[in-house]
Amino acid sequence: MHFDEQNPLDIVLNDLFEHYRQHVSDVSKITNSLLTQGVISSQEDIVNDHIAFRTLGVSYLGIQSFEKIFLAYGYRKKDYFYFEGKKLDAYWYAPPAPHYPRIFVSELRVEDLSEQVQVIIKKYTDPITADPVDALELSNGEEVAAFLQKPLWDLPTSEEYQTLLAESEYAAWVIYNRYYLNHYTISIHELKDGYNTLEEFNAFLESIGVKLNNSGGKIKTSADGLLRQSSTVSALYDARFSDGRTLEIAGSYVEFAERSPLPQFKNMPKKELKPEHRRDGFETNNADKIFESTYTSQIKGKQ
Ligand code: OOG
Ligand code: NI
Repeated sequence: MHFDEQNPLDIVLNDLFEHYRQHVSDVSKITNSLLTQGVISSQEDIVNDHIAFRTLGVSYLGIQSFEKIFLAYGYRKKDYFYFEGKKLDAYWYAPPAPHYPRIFVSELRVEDLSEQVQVIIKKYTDPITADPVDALELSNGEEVAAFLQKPLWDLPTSEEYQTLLAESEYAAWVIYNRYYLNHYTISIHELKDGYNTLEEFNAFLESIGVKLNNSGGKIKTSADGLLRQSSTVSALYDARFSDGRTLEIAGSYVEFAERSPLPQFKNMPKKELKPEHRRDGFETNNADKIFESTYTSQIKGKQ
């Protein structure tokens, strides 16, 4: 992606990606293998389909706060998604220009969780008595980038973390990882022949030792068959808690999306196909399984 250092959105996206790349070893592992195999000639050749964030549905936070940043940069709010079992709401946002990624933002329905878990979450979020995004100068990309890496609440104890984890893996993830980039997504259909179907790409990933999320099968397919997605499982990293204990917890992951041409464009020659000719948006049943890329059951499970 072309990077304009004057543009706040470019600054924010670039900073998010740099932190993510430093923490998620599969990002460079995949890029370097694609370079070695001659599939791409730099990271910029990878088209980023979308990025994702997780938030807590409590006063002054959640989607209504977080989205203000990207709405200010010209993103447009699109479809709503509800995940009953996981107790989540989500929206996706369309980018201001086609070379920017879509954004998927989810939110934990905190009020739907047990009293015990709500007490823990609110212990950390109650000190927040105003929307922190309202205090930002959104035209200042460096300020927003710093905000997205900065803790909004104190570190929990390891025991509190484990209580959250037992009831909601999502709650545990977001209490520790906050607004870190949850994943970026390689557009598979943009790659060269031999790598541009998910079957071929997943075979490549497994050949370099990348472990895939197999919840609902390794390839998740939308009802119309036109959006297919796979993802890695997050690596564990050592996280220190406020009681001084260290636990191995889930970080972020990498996703892969293959968007097929819409029925009316299915006979269009491949070199003429533009992003607007392909399936857009997201799919609840795919997303439901992709969330599990940070779940202990996927990280520790067999392939
Ligand atoms: C987001 C999971 C959903 C997609 O592309 O449907 C998703 C998350 O894990 O926070 O990324
Ligand atoms: Ni995704």
